[in-house]
Amino acid sequence: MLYGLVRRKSFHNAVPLGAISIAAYLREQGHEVQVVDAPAHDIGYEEVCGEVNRFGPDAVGVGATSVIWHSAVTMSKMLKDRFGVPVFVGGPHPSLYPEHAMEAEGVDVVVFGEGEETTVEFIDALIAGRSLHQLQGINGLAFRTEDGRVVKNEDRIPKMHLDDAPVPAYDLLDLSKYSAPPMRVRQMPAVYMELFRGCAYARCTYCTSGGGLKNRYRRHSPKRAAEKVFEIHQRWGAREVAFVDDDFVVGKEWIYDFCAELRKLGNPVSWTCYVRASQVDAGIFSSMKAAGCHQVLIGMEVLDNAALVALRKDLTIQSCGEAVRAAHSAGLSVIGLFMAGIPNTTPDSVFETVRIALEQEVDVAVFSLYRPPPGSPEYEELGWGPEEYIDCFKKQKDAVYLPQGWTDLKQVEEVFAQAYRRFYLDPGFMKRAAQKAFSDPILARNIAKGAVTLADQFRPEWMRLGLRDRYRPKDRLTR
Ligand code: B12
Ligand code: SF4
Repeated sequence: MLYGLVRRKSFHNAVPLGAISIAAYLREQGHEVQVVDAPAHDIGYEEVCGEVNRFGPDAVGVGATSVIWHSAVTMSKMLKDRFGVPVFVGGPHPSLYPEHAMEAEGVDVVVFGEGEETTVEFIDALIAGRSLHQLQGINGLAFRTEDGRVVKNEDRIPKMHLDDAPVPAYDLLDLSKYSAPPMRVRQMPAVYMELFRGCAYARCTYCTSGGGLKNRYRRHSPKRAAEKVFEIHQRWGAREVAFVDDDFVVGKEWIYDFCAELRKLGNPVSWTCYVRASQVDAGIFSSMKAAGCHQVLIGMEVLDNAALVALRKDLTIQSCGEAVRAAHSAGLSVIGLFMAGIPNTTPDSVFETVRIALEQEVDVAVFSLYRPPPGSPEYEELGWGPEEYIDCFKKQKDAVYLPQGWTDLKQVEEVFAQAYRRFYLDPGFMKRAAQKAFSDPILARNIAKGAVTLADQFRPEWMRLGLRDRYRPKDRLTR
């Protein structure tokens, strides 16, 4: 079996956690698995087919987020045509839109939601002789009946305790090809890792983790979590971990215990994670720092109390400020995550956000443009469906939603670009960054790498387009 995993190349190659989690689980159940990560190897459709041919699988899975759905469809069709084996798809996009995913030519089956148990049941069913049209009763699966009707089985409620899940199959990847975002890495090799499933809060109006991708929240026990971190360090040499979990600190007990377990194991890696400002304090941060954490990412979105209420963030300007101060007092740096063009905000809310973030001395600010998720009132208002949602991610720097009171989408884009400029070209920020870089060579390197990434924000639009078109290879699965 082989995964042709397609995803869009980012400024770094991220470990395809979804595919290697499923691969590890399948392997544990006695199946032979291979993973092909096209973006990491910078290969196109033909080369992926070459890899598939070498392995000679009995079935092929393709993973996809929304932004790369169309490449995933092209890939699936090619694999189906060339090899004639069952082709199944999974990942965030098919999970949000199982029926839409079933419309794609070349796709036999959709695995929606968490994929481990569903994929194993599906493969076992094929081995047991069931046809692709008789997959009733396998929860988390959509398929086509003999007469072409699409059937979406019930949602799957995973039984597996995360402690019992195998460590993802990092060994099926060439770890030298991967990293985490430059500003999150102090040591190499750096990998992504997951310790939780779902988000404990799951209420924010703009986020699919609170809506369509609502996985059942659960987590590893602190001891097993630390052991797994240790294992990826020992077996594969990882020295840095970027935890992908939506909300790493839920309740004090777990985080204190986890940090204590990591310390017992000699702090095998340096690490970073996402936290919610309302869940943290100086004590928690000190414990995390003592266990190897060097940075936290905090989603603050917009520093405007009324807008935060509308987003159901359960945050205020004050709680965000307190979290940033607590992190700094423990010696952690802070990446602030913000958005431009959110409903119930004005351009001034964004500029005020930048001003407050600078005042709070947030170390790195990442801005994104608001994209209404399925189920939100704005998604309904725009009359969107799956294709519009896919499209909105393809236009990275184009605004797609016009909040009331803004003149036009161009204004949203301009405010977004200005937010970056105001933050990074602020003399106080530049002075602080220079001072920190002077005393910390790793940080200096990261700032340089981050600046290259950010350079795009400071380049005129015509130049960005020109460069993109000239250097984008035509048959790559990346863009
Ligand atoms: C780490 C991360 C990144 C990393 C790496 C992404 C990667 N590995 O490709 C980086 C920073 C590069 C990134 C970039 C982007 N990301 Co991102 N990212 C995440 C994050 C935080 C964790 C992903 C992860 O590894 N999870 C752990 C694994 C185990 O879970 P999983 O991938 O969902 O896999 C399970 C199932 O989906 C399924 N499955 C997965 N793959 C497959 C394959 C097969 C064959 C099968 C059968 C099943 C299956 O089974 C898995 C195990 O149960 C998620 C949020 C989240 N908490 O999941 C967002 C998330 C995936 N990202 C998202 C977005 C929007 C983006 C960007 C578009 C952001 C941007 N504007 O640029 C880009 C697009 C990147 C791309 N090429 O697709 C959205 C995707 C929404 C969507 N509809 O597609 C998410 C869900 C965040 C959100 N809540 O909105 N991201
Ligand atoms: S934004 Fe974060 S806290 Fe809010 S629902 Fe999404 S993952 Fe959970």
